Amino acid sequence: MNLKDKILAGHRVSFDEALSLYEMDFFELGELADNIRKKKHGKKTYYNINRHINPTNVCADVCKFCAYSATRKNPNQYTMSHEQIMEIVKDIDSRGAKEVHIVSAHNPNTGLEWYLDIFKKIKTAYPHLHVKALTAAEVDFLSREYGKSYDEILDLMIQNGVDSMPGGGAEIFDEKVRDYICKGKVTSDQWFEIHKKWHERGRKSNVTMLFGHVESRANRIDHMMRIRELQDITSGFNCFIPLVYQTENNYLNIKEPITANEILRTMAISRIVLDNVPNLKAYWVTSTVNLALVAQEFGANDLDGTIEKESINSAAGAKSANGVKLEEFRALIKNSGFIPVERDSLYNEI
Ligand code: V47
Repeated sequence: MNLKDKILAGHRVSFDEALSLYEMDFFELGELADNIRKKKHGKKTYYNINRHINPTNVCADVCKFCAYSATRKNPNQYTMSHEQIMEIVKDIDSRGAKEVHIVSAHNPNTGLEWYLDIFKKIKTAYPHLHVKALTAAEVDFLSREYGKSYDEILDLMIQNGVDSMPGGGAEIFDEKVRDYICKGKVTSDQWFEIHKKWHERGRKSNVTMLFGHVESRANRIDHMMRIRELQDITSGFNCFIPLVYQTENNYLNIKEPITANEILRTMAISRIVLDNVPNLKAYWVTSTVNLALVAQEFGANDLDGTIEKESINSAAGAKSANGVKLEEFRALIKNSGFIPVERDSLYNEI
């Protein structure tokens, strides 16, 4: 059976086969991914009404790709008070948000309680809001900083009201590339260990991949293969999110941004390789809204949400600082031939 027929028949692809898909005709590859998308989700494109909050940019780590953390390139340090965060949550709740997505830098000055108490405060005041918070990189940082095991931190998260974990901190799992772009932060094995433990607690999480910098196509396929392997064991990942590297204000110094063609190919290949991950998110923040809409025809079935405010990717050049209006978002999905469907954070339709 040739590779195309194998994929159409729903068989799993190997590493070498996945890599060879980069050489396939662009539209043929898109059609293969679209075929899988249609079988899983038809013409539906999911979104949710969410708000990102990034409470502090003071960071003990030094990732070369990051423009968000306070460094020489970004001298404006900030740390929000819980009162400030609760003001934001009050406002978004009054306007119908269903999820709050909280991700911080690794701030060694706040104490563990500052990180955890905010979840309890949100959950107590707004029990209906889904709290998606703390990447595996933050879990690892808190564990090291406060001498607690991963199990202890994960249990504290649950006790304090965290519902699910975002997919950040995955970057690229290949150890050599990881060492170059973010030495000293959570290792790939630790990242998977944390998510495995989280899944074993009956909880869901997402998984990202930062691409379009120094990594090779083989590194991307390796990244996907490692995800597929854990997902076979836990089924805990809701969604795969390829994050397009933003070039501004950071120390990686990549002159040539990745092309739209390469982004869409990578999306399509991830839809084919990750046969056990239900959703593929075209994160418009890093891909631009226009390309995210096209990605719907290359396997993507989720466009994240309205976001409202976002600080990590916009610091590096993404045009996402102020989110997108709900009605406009729905119209864009409709006008591109898909059906906008609001979902909750666990992918139940609303
Ligand atoms: O882990 C940092 C990335 C991530 C840059 O789980 C950059 O639903 C591009 O993980 N260019 C945080 N990306 C964001 C994240 C996320 C976003 C949306 C949804 C979900 C989810 C998770 O942002 C970091 C890092 O990989 N990032 N710098 C940059 N220059």
